[in-house]
Amino acid sequence: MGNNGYAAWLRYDEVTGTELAAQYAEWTKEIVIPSGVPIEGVLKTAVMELSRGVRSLLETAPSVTHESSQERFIVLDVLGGETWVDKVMGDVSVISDEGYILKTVREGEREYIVAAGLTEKGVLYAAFHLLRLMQSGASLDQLDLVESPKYSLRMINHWDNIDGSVERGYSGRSIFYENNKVLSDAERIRDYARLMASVGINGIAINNVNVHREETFLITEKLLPDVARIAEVFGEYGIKLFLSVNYAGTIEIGGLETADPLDERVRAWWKDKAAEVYRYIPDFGGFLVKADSENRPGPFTYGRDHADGANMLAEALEPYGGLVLWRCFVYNCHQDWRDRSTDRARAAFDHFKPLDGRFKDNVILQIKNGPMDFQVREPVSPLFGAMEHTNQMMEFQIAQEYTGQQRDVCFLIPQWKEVLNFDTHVKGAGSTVKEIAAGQVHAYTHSGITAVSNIGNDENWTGHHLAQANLYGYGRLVWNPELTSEEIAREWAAQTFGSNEKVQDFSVNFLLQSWSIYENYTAPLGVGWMVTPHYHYGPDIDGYEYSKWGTYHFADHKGIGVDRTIATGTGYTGQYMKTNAEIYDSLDSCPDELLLFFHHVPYTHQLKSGKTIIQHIYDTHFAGVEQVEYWISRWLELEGLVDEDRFHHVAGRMNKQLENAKQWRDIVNTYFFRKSGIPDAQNRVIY
Ligand code: GCV
Repeated sequence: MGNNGYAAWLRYDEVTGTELAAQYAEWTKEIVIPSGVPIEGVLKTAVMELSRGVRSLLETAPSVTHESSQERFIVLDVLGGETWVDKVMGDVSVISDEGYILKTVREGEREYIVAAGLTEKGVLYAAFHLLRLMQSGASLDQLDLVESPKYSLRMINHWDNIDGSVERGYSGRSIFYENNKVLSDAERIRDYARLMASVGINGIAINNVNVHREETFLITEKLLPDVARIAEVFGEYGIKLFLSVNYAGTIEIGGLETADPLDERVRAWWKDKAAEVYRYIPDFGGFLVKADSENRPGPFTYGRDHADGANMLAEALEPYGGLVLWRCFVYNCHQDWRDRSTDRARAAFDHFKPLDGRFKDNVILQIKNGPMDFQVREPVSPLFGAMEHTNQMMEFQIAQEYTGQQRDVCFLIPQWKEVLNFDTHVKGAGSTVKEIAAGQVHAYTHSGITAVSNIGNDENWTGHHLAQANLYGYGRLVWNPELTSEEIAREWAAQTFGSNEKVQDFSVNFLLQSWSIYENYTAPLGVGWMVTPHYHYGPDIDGYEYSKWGTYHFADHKGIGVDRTIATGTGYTGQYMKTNAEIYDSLDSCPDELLLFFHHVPYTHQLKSGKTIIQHIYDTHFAGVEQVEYWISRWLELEGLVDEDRFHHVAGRMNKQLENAKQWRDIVNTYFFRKSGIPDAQNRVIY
């Protein structure tokens, strides 16, 4: 297996020579599909993937047959029919639609592992699970598990443009497009689909939510045949394709002068469009829409609201079972920085909450995890669960736009887990985001989780080898949010770097600390931003301070932070349910890490940690750099234990991270020393 990172976590390095390998070899001589079950579609993919994995792990090719001839074998089956496996398994009501069962069965002379689901997709996920076990050195002798995904929609959003660029892409160019054309090479797309299916992803939107002129044609006969080719490849892996659409399609390409959602001609155009799309792609997932956001068109132009806009598209997709994923990232991006009354954090709730109950059933509101924009630290958006009668889903960002851009390591699973575990209290204690996004708190008809992709055409997909952990971890987390960050990191490290304990321990421990390290040397205590404008990497403390984007820290010589309280601030805290509103509203109870998001305080204000704000800023920024230095030295100890290619690549990236951390440390510390005039209690170097 090459070491350029292309195989990611599906390396299947040879395991021959060990006792376990002998055990695996026994089990995998034969893959049985009960007679009467046709080996086609996603089931065929499952068989192919399992065979391929076994061939690579054990250097032997399993035979694929309808009748077993061995005493030990693996049987793949779609349950719910009349096969002998159905009879053995009995009641399968514990398995969900896309879930599966893995069970070692002993029956007289013969023993077999049942890898089965109620759907072909379930079988594919079961096959990948078996391979994961073999890659991680687990025994197959006593399997007895039932797996069900927590979320029915487990999606990825690409911000790929048809010219081949990727908005906020940090790992090369698009794998789908170049030069205003869809690429003809299906191999890379198939390899991507494999990676995604192996962690349970079942829906992918393949173009940027900012739909420019050329991408608008993706839903026309000019490009639909090409899109259909991608959909076909995805389909082999049980993944539905979605497209971002231009809300003003009727004007841009439809020959109408309006995109008014209540205009009959506009509605008819979208109905025809939907019919056309489904002619090319029968299992098309639906439309993803960014409307009235960051200068994109939307229903506001016509005096209509977002329910009108979303429902118009939903009506068109409804006959085919298609969905509208309607984004809630709607705010005023032309704010006057002098205006202290407008608060960008309030925007999504203010726009959408009053529309509760007005959206059609096949609309899902797609809400970013925080009220601002994927910062290293933000509170959870108060819109989650605030709409009882409107489907909602979560949007995370795997691409590290504000969290190191895949040059710095920032393992985001712990952050996402905090978000999912946040208790909104919308229906009393226990109304966590995790349950809301699963449609368990309110009875949503559709729900789930999506995230902005971090891949591109770099050999290793994600730029930094270690950034693959976020992609892998995202999939695993949205399958099962109860997995711990450590479990996910360990699984990933074992499959990516092999069984060496030192390497695994490095990967797990560094990954687990990396979010906190990144937070240490960047914007403090939830205040956010302070980044180079537009580019969003590296420090520029006042870069956005006097801009139109609504992202301010309000630092002066006395203090810093945004007053979002009810009594004296923007009132944002009042968007939360009472329990949370009270916690955030009070200086005493507001958690340290979010203090500057909710309050404007003097530099001498004492945190719960016992430190003043200014000393916290100095200490964390010095600590962040030291932590990066420490982890570089730990990585260097792995020379010879990790293949040379990846060893040098990671070392190079970590050195870049160190430069970035130092730049942040020195600029942040100097800025606040000059503003406040308060020296560092430890008298370290500040410029
Ligand atoms: C796709 C942020 C990013 C934009 C992105 C936008 C969005 O503002 O910087 O690049 O646009 O979010 O999520 O729509």
